[in-house]
Amino acid sequence: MDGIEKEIIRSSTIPEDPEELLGSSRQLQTMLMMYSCAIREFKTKVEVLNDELSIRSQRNPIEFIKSRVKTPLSIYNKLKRKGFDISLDAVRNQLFDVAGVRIICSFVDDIYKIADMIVKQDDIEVLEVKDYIKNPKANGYRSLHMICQIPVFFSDRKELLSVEVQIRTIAMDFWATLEHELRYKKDLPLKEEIQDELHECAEAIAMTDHKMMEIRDKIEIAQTAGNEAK
Ligand code: 0O2
Repeated sequence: MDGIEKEIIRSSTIPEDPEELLGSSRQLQTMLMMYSCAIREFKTKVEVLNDELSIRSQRNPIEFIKSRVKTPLSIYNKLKRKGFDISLDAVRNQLFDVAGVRIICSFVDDIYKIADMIVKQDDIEVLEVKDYIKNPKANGYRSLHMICQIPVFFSDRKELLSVEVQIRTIAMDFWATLEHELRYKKDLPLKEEIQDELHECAEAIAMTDHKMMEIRDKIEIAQTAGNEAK
């Protein structure tokens, strides 16, 4: 064990050089491993819900699921930005998005069905919900965010770990992904004209999402009528 590693383990403090974080801190590595297990547990639960709902409604409410564990550099930057201690305790107690799961649904009402089912799981505690669909952000961003706490069982202990869950439609994800890319690539404050254009796109996408639900309902009604006529 080299000097830096001993120091990190002794003080439980992330070193100033973020590049060294993962390689030098076994405790940080362990913590990130635990968050990646939390993601796996959470994804399995959501996949089970998707399978159950798909039998009931004859279609998959979830298109796909993405997940990520925050990188040490991103953890470090967020701790700095928020003015928290640069320590593993602060990662654990102050950051709730080290583990992130993004659930991409077909339709807007699927988002709420999945969210309701998550809330009803008795081993998941929902710590916070932010509904950016009912209350979109000023730039037009839409998504349902939940901070969930999930138990993960290791060989000698149970850990309660938080997972940030973002649930959105394919259309909302399309907008958020491109907006994220454009915003970060430019790394500049966006001009008002560009902000307005992005906002317009978000509104058009929201209208399309609702139109697609209406079309789905019409098709389902027509199918039911067709089946009854047989
Ligand atoms: P990344 O790279 O996706 O992880 P906080 O989490 O405390 O910093 P806040 O505002 O309390 O910030 O959290 P909020 O609003 O729940 O948003 C957290 C995450 O939602 C972001 O994570 C993004 O993934 C997504 N998000 C929020 N607002 C926007 C937006 O306007 N556009 C896009 N494209 N995504 C958004 P990170 O850490 O910023 O990024």
